[in-house]
Amino acid sequence: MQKNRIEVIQGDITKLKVDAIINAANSSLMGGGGVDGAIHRAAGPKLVEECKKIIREIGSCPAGEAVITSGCDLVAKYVIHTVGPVYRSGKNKEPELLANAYKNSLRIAVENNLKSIAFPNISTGIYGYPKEDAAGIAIATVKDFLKHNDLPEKVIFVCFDYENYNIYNDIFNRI
Ligand code: AR6
Repeated sequence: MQKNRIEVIQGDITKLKVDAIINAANSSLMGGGGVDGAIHRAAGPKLVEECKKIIREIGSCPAGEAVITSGCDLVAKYVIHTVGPVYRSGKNKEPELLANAYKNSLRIAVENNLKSIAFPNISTGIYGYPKEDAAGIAIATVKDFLKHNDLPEKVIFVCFDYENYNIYNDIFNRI
């Protein structure tokens, strides 16, 4: 049942027509490289203005937390910005923080009545999280959340690189 609500694709998350795409941001929410840079470029300068307003209110967005803005010039209606952990040894609560990044993004999707959302492979680029481990946490966390919630109806894992795409498909086929 939950599995029918999950899809794995390869592609560019900025092109997706979903209610919200999730951004793998940093605590400043001011943009950066990787998927964060791609989302800010595609969304246009209004996105950073919305992020600045949030930062004025909350100070910073710690690892594991998430906030929502509009999608600005994107085809997606909203962007949920979450911050994954920087991977060090794996003994600094990285698995818990990564799971929280997924859970808090999902919670915000429910609070905003969003039906379709798309995740990138959070923390597996610049933040250096081992891809297999990160994919296992991402899939298990989303599957468990969907078991207990009717929304979002659809969750898409968008893999940019084929290494992640193959890893996700292998895990997905086993569950
Ligand atoms: N669509 C989907 N996925 C993408 C795209 C795209 N257009 N571009 C890259 N990816 P990363 P992190 C994948 O480094 O590890 C930023 O500077 C990429 O292949 O974007 O969480 C932030 O500001 C990888 O699998 O995010 C933070 O400082 C995945 O997105 C820091 O990077 C995540 O890689 C966050 O690092």
